[in-house]
This record gives sequence, structure tokens and C-alpha cells, in this order.
Amino acid sequence: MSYEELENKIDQTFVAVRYNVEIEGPAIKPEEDPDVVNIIPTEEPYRAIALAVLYEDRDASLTNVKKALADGTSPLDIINKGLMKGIDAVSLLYTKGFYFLPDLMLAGDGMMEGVKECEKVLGHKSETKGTVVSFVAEGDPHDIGKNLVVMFLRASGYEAIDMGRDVPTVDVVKAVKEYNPIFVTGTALMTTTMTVFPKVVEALQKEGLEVPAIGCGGGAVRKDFIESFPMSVYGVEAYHAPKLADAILKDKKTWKDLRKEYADIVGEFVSEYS
Ligand code: B12
Repeated sequence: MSYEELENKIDQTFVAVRYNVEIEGPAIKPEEDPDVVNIIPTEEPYRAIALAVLYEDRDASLTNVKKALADGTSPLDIINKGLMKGIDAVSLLYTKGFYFLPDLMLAGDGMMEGVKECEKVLGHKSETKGTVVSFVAEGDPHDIGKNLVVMFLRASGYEAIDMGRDVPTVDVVKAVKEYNPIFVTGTALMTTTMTVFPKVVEALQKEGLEVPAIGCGGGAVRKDFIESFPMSVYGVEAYHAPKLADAILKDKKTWKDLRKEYADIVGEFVSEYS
């Protein structure tokens, strides 16, 4: 249907058409969307923090996070109950076609602004427990989850080698050779990039290299896929990464043990591992 035909067909008092997108009235705010209502927390300071991300407002995100930290709210709660809820709502509106790519980028920036502030409080421990290599799969630009993993590892005393996003598989292999890490973490958010994980394992095996485990996480990734090849364990939440590393370091757990004992190791109910 042409733009003119569409415009003539509808009652313009209730529906506006812009660039072939129907916007049905009456206008509602993003947080009033029936699905978003279930995501954005009602409790403060988490609501204000989540809304700042939803409104792609970097300054408000920073201000609200700083205020919450000053009031004694735990940085972990700020990330999990505030910032993450904001980005969840943004993804939902993107999936529904109400938000677009620039919205994702701005909301992502707003979230990371808050995360950086939390990182200052969580800090880096001065002693180093061991080295972990963290990467985002080749071809994948999504690095928010990996940044969280790195932050939690560092806060817990690990030297996390942050390889960044879209990391060529050959570079992951080089880093394993160079740093001999006790744990490797990989993140992939697209169905097209999660297939990099078995390739990383294959490339390591070709070089005769082995690590106790590669924690593989990210939006697109599923446990059954990760468990279809060796050396890997499915990582659910970023803050689980140091707990998995601790289990490797202190209790000499292998990737096989981590798969079996995941819920016990992270100390909480995890539906994927129940
Ligand atoms: C923000 C975002 C972007 C931003 C990324 C900014 C950045 N710096 O990361 C930008 C705008 C750049 C972007 C771009 C694109 N995006 Co995008 N994006 C998103 C969005 C909304 C949120 C992702 C996110 O950051 N989530 C929050 C973080 C914290 O989650 P996470 O990384 O999964 O990490 C969590 C866990 O997985 C875990 N974890 C992660 N790793 C590890 C590792 C270990 C060891 C452990 C224990 C845990 C763990 O920890 C975190 C929780 O605590 C998602 C929607 C969604 N539902 O996920 C789409 C989404 C991922 N994007 C998508 C797409 C398609 C794209 C584009 C290809 C779009 C396009 N048409 O161009 C482009 C990429 C272009 C390219 N260069 O290839 C799709 C992927 C679909 C698919 N199944 O393949 C999604 C799912 C949206 C959708 N529904 O279509 N995107």
C-alpha cells in the first residue's frame, strides 16, 4: 500500500503515519507500555535509575546512580534492580518496533555511565587472585555484559584482561598462550556470533591449549548450545563470573564440575541449572 493510500485509509484524529510507521493514539509514555510496566521497578531509587536509561538520559542516569550510592544503596542492586531493568525495557520496546537503533545506543551509554560509577565503589582489589581473559565474540559489537563481567572480576580481585568487543578468535588463542588464564569469559548477543564459542574451543585444542573453563554468556546464548561442545560452561549473570573463577582457583573445579554444580557454586537458584 502506498503512503497516500495508507494516509487516506485511516482516521487521522487517532492515528498518525510518519515514515510508514503507524503511531496509534492516545500517546502513552514508554513506561506505561503494558509490557514495560512489568519490568520497570516501582521501588525507589531503582525506578528513577531504570527510567533514566529508558529515557536515554545519560546525565540523569549518572545523577541518580550517584545519589543512590551516596544514600548507601549497594552498587550490585543498582546494576541489577535499576540499570539492567532500564535496558531490558529498552530492548522490549526495540523488539516491539517503538524504539530504534539510536535509542539502543543512547540507552546503552546511559547504562554504562551508571555502571562506571558503581565500579568506582566496587573498586579494584589490590592483591591479584589470578588472571582471567574476557572477550566479546568476533563480529559482535555488544559489550555491556562483558564490561559487567570484567567489573565484577576486578572488584573480586582478579586481573581481568579486557580484550574488548569483536575480538578475532586468533587473538583469543594468543591471549590464552600469553596469559595462561585460570578462566576465560566470552560474551555473544547474536545468534550469528554465538557460534564463535565452539570455534574458540577448536582453535585452542588445535594449538594443544586447555583452560579449566570458558564461561560463555550473552543474550542469544543458551545452556544446551554451550554444553554441546567441551571446555565451556554457560554463564547466566555477570556477577557469577568471580564465583566460577573462585571455584576453579580454590576447589580446582573443571568445566565439567561447573556445569554440574553451577547453582551451588553461585549460591542461588538458577532456573537453567535446576
Ligand atoms: C544495547 C544493544 C545494542 C547496542 C550495543 C551497545 C553496546 N555497547 O553493547 C547497539 C546499538 C550498538 C546494538 C547494535 C546492534 N544490535 Co543490538 N541490542 C542491544 C540490546 C537492546 C541490549 C543488549 C544488552 O546490552 N543487554 C544487557 C547486557 C548486560 O546483557 P548481556 O550482554 O546479555 O549480559 C548479561 C548476561 O548474558 C551475562 N553474561 C554475559 N556474558 C557473560 C559471561 C559470563 C562468564 C557470565 C557468567 C555471564 C555473562 O551477564 C549479563 C547479566 O548480568 C539487545 C536486546 C536484548 N534483548 O538483549 C539488542 C540485540 C542484542 N541487538 C540485536 C541486533 C540484531 C543488533 C544489530 C545487528 C542491529 C542492526 N540491524 O544493525 C546491531 C549490531 C550491528 C553490528 N555491528 O553487527 C539483536 C540480536 C538478535 C539475535 N538474536 O541475533 C537484539 C537481541 C535485539 C533484537 N531483539 O533484535 N545493539
